[in-house]
Amino acid sequence: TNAAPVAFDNPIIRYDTADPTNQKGEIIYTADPAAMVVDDTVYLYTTHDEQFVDGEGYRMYDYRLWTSTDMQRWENKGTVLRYSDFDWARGDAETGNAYAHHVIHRKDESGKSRYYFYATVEGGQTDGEFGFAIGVGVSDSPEGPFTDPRGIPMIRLEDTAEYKDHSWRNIDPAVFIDDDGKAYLYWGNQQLWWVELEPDLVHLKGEQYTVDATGNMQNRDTSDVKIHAVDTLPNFEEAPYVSKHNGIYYLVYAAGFPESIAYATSDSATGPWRYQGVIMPPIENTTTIHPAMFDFNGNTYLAYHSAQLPGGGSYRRSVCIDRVYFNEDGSIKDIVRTSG
Ligand code: FUB
Repeated sequence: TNAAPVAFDNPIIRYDTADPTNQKGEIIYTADPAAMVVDDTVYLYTTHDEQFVDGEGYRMYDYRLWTSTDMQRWENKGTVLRYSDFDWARGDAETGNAYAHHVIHRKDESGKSRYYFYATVEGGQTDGEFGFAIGVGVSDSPEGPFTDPRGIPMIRLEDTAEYKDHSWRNIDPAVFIDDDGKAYLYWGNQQLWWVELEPDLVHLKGEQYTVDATGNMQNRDTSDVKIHAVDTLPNFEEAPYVSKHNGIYYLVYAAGFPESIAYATSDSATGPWRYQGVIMPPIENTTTIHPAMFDFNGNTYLAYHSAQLPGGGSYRRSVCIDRVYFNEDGSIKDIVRTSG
């Protein structure tokens, strides 16, 4: 087997081609990486920016899958989910609005693998108003097809009516399954939200908790949520991602705007979180950065996005990976971007 790479030819995803060296073909813009490791394979699920012409705003219709067994060659598995796979999604040909996602694997009681695709798409409100929601699709293959077992979003804007002023509050789901089997869903924009999931992984179990960037609720009505802010998450913007390394829980997230990657640590998946600082400053040419931290073959990696392909920008981004190195106390050394 090859040694783990320490430098990367970023962006690692460049072309929408079957060539696993990904060095030729038609340029593809990808963003919002979410990594799932099963056995000897890394499954990297990305969003897909289709903003090919000059203009503002996202055009995002489908989710892509790329797999690797050595972190160097990425096999293109194509589209595995579309926003339109959710009956309630309201995106259209103009925008799509298939925002960031997370995919996890778990075996059921009979030992059969199941894959859960949590996605942010627009729609799902009974009043038909604009607002992002989080849905889930389930499959027995990492490549899909994923089907929505509920036919309704897990979380939609109108569930907390007083937040209607912020139509993209419910974005960027990330699920973490703890060692005791309990699963938690984290998400949010400008505030981190989290809730425990039922063992079926498609229903919410308990109350929803939130902590915002300043540790308080900014004068909003808090009657139906619990504040779990013992410490603060400075500049929390979006894209939470929880993982565990050497017994420590890590929450990496996009901070500020343009976004940096910051992180906090905890002794538990439910916090309280201790802010630890910024590990990657904003990247030229893109306002968003969307981190995902994961282990593979004994090493830790950080996936994120830049915008450094030809024609790149805030709405034409590209997925990158670099190594993560820890200090002895568990803190993360500043990430060294090895290219692109
Ligand atoms: O890609 C659309 C949105 O931009 C994601 O949901 C956010 O995390 C940001 O990357």
